[in-house]
Amino acid sequence: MLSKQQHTKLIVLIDPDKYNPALVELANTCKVSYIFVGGSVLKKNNLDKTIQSIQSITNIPVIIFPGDETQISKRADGILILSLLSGKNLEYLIGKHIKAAHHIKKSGLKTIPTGYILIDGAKQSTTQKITKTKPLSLKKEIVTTAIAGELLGKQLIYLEAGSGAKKTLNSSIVKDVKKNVSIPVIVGGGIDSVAKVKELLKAKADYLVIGNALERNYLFLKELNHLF
Ligand code: 1GP
Repeated sequence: MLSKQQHTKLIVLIDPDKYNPALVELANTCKVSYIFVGGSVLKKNNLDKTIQSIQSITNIPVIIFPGDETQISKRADGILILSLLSGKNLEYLIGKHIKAAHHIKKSGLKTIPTGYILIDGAKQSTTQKITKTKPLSLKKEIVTTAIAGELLGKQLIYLEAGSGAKKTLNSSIVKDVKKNVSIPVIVGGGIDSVAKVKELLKAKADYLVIGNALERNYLFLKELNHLF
């Protein structure tokens, strides 16, 4: 699950509050490797129902990308256990994990320890606000943080420009992270055009995650299909 890839694969992110079943139907006919489900704040408390609905439409594996420690559903195929390595907020390095530990263990979910690195996306992201941390912007610092993540035993590095970022990850940063770690690298935040996808594909990340752009226009997925 979420392994290293020869060619970059696509992940669709669904926020349960903005769930559109038509996107999942379309994903069935497109090259989508995983569906991530989660959101920074879930107002409708409908994670479980959303996953159930997605699974009634598709066999694409569903992974929880939790916005907080309450976003757990045993229906999913796995859950990212996120450690916010770019910030120094203990709650997001270990605090939330302790709160959720029993629940996750009991759920029997497959857990994927993930080094989550917030990078400056030219706009204050919700994650920044909620976690009260600053994103990284220096390449050297980002690469070193990713290496530290691997040394800590993370199975995945997630380079996050923030949901709806104005500026996506710089492909030269992604390339350097890829060169320096041997675990899979996921890139997300603000990817909303074919040009941005093409630019990021040059960096050979293992996965690109797209959320907002598909919420706004799910048919964008069709435009991307030939690129993956
Ligand atoms: C956000 O990386 C994801 O956590 C996806 O970002 O919604 O901007 O595509 P977008």
